[in-house]
Amino acid sequence: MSYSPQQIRSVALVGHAGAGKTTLFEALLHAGGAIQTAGSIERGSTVSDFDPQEKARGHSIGIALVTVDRPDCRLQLIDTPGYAEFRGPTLAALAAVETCAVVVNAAIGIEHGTRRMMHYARERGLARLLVINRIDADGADLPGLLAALREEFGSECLPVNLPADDGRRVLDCFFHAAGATDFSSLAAAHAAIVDQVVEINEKVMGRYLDAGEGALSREELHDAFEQCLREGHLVPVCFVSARSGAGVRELLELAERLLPNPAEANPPPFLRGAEGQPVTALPDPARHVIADVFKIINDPFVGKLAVFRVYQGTVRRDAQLFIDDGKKPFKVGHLFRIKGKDYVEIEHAGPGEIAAVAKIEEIHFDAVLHDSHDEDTIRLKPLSFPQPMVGLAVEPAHRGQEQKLAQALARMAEEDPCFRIEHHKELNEIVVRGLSDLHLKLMLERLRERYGVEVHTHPPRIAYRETVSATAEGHYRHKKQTGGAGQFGEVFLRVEPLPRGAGFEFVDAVRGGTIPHQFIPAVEKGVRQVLEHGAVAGYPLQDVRVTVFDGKYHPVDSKEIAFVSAGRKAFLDAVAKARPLVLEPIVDLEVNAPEPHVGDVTGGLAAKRARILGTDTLRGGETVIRAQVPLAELADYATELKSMTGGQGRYAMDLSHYEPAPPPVQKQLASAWKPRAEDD
Ligand SMILES: Nc1nc2c(ncn2[C@@H]2O[C@H](COP(=O)(O)OP(=O)(O)O)[C@@H](O)[C@H]2O)c(=O)[nH]1
Ligand SMILES: [Mg+2]
Repeated sequence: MSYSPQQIRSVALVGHAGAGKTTLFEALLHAGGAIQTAGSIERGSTVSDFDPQEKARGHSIGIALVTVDRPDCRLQLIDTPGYAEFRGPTLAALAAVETCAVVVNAAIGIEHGTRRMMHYARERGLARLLVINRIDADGADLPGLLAALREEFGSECLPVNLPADDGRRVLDCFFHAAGATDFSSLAAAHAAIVDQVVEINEKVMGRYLDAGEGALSREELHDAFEQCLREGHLVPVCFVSARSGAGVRELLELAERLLPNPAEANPPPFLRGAEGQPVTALPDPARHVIADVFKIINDPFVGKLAVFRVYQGTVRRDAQLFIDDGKKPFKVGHLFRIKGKDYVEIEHAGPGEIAAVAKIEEIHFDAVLHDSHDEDTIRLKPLSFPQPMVGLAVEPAHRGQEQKLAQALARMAEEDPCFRIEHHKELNEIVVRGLSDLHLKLMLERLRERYGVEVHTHPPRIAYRETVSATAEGHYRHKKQTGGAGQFGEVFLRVEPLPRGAGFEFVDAVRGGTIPHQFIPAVEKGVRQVLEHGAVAGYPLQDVRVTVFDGKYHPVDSKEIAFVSAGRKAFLDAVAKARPLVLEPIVDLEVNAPEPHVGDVTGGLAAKRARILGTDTLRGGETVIRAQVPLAELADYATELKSMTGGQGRYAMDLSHYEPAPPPVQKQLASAWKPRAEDD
């Protein structure tokens, strides 16, 4: 079956955990004929939650995709996890759809996840649909919930259908004006939504006011409806019970008749070139290909899969496509459509369609695939994601698994934009960062179950540095006589402090060949060993100039190794006299918090040796507090900020510079250090 772009609808089911998204996804597949029987969360038999971790926990962790093919329309549905920790893949998937269906649990009402997803969908310019689920539940106050939604998200939230027969079915109120419903009147609901829709277009509005609804053609009404969705002038509300099936078929019909096709949505924000000129992708199958990779899946059987949404042109099997900069083409060997955990091979994917290519290592999340040399630097405007702030240092529990660990973590980071890996070479430490403790816990569980790598964890170490604060000279004479040939080398050098951030300079000022030219690199090598491993507390040394100015050699016994050793020890000797210091990292911190919490936040920061740089008030009553803070003081800041602001604060940080650590910290770090045993 082949569908034109006008026949495609792409919808993401989003909202708070437990709202019933996965159950609704299942019910929609069943009603649309994509599966024979609907599975359930309780039995662990849904199409969406197929992963062993999801089955064990009874909730979604990753996103799931399925296509429902109807006679006149192809519906691409994406189920997403509700928990905030898994928001990375959810927000990434929003790039692939025209409509965000925010599912609300009628038994509970508006939740944090409802608010966040309404916000993100609006920010992305997506059409929004509110789906009130669990209308079968006893004691659900549906009129009250509808009023609360309109209060919170605006009077543009208007029902397109209403429950009837005690929630056993729903009646359309956009196309119909009469019928008996459980609450409100169908006629009033009909009038309200038609009034709202015609209001968007002056011409349509004029004719509606003059001659009434009958004067408007179906097309006119439809076009006005699409414009309303694009401009956020209408948020349709519909009612369902994913469990009983009430309203599910109606939701499918609604998708087919009223939700936007790719040509009716706001255009995706593609940018071209360094200046970021907007590019309009047109859903025309005959044009050049522009597609956006919104998900990477590392499948144990198929390998790396890049899932993309086509915005323009047609991707065909065996075609050549470029990634991002148009330099390296790859061949589309196999093209797949995704069906839950299964992949179905297809020949082509046109505008609006979601498809995947396998085993192309170079493709990354957010890559733009295209087939035109001129569109060399086309990209999607970067999407905003929450910052992963909670960190854990990890090391393999079994020796020899270092490489396996690094590879597995890299794979996992590809799949989740909010899971990051930092390699701290100098600390010989790998730090994983995620959105919460639970997020990291699940990722490490996956690491064990999927990749067979077990890890030990501990809080990440702080990347301190060392430096000197005075000029001093050092000397060492390396002499060894062991039986046959001896070792001899002698070095005099000077260390001087350099400005912060200057790094390292090595100067050869030896005159008269007291150290022959060929041994100077050996001296530098010895000095660099100390730079790497530290001289007072085991951290890398920086911002020093080392000048070698004199030495001695022996025509027979002088060897490279002798000068490496002499260089190292002369340098250690000089550093010890040059008033060494431990430096600590200072970060630029930005905290966003609602106005009433600003005092607590700044007070809390003041107790952390912070320098407050300023505060800015944003629209919407939020304040940004900018400060410079020693990183060591922020070890548990996520938890602290959460409790201080009732979960409404967030922060981001970036390394600013290094400064001397307070004397007690200097002392403690130096006394905790055990220098490595020397080899000579
Ligand atoms: N009574 C009732 N229960 C539902 C309905 N939809 C989902 N549930 C139950 O609510 C729980 C959470 O559902 P799930 O689909 O996993 O929610 P999700 O986190 O939004 O994906 C499960 O136990 C479902 O069986 C519904 O329409 N009515
Ligand atoms: Mg779910």
